[in-house]
Amino acid sequence: MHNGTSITQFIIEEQRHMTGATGDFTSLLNDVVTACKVISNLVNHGALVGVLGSAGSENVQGETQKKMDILSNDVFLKSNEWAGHLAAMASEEMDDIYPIPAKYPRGKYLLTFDPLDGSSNMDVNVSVGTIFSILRCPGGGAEATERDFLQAGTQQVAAGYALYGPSTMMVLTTGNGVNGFTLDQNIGEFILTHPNMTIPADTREFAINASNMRFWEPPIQRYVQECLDGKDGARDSDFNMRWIASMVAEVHRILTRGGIFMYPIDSKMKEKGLTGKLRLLYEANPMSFIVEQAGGSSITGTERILELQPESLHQRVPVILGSRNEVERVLSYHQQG
Ligand code: AHM
Ligand code: MG
Repeated sequence: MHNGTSITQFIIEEQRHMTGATGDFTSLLNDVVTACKVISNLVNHGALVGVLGSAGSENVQGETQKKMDILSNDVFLKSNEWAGHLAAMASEEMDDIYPIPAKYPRGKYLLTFDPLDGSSNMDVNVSVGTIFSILRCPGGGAEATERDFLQAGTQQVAAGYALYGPSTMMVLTTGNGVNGFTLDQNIGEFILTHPNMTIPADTREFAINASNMRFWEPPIQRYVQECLDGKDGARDSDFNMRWIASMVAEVHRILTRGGIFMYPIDSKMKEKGLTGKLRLLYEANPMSFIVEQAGGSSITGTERILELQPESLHQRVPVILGSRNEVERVLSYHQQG
């Protein structure tokens, strides 16, 4: 039995410190938590409930959708549409925004999410996750438009992720530090297990898909080469490398023991007219908010991600985040050209 603080209790107690809070936000977060529990249950049962494999369709970005991409997107919509807290939702898996159906009351918040990030890992039974972000809807929210979602990451009210790994965890920030909760499957509650998560400023561990090495720009080439040179090179220190291809698992490792994660822009993307791999609204902004709240940094290479003015719903950006001193080093390599 666990006598710890449940996520519901934690959110309610946090809300008590906010002046003018109505309970709407607490209730919205609870619905998001419920959606993640449902997805966790589906992910855990995997092949037993027939959710592995491709759905045979593509999303707006031309990526093949997995069955679980579509199922978990549906779970998020159904869990969050009815309670009256949201004006609209936007998802990596939907072409357009999803205004709250007319049969339900509309609220003052917007929700963006990647319902199952790293879903290519589902079929091989490696960790996947859900990423979400909550924004205020400009103008109160009666009729939300795509433009309402195009807010800089600094405007986020809350962001979090659920990690479906050996245990299911929820990591959350409301702009007041970062806290981690572990799902106790027996009682169906997330319990506070990782209070005040912080990222060490220094690290000797980096994460990048090195198969793209020949396409990288010179600053990334230089940074990674210096890591690989280890004790014999400019850094005078040996580095370790990881690549899970699941951003949630990658960020969680960094929140736990430090590290730097990079999905930079490269010449192959540029040739295809792409501006990065990861999506600003569903992946880069929420993760950058969490990382900064834990004392880390997050940049595109040259700019702070949270200050970018989004131009479109599905905009992609380069992402370099994690331990502050390493991210700053990568920034300085970009500034030196
Ligand atoms: P997805 O949202 O389609 O799952 O893609 C995002 C994922 C990230 O979780 C991960 O960091 C990256 O794609 C892995 O990319 P790659 O397969 O190029 O290594
Ligand atoms: Mg994703």
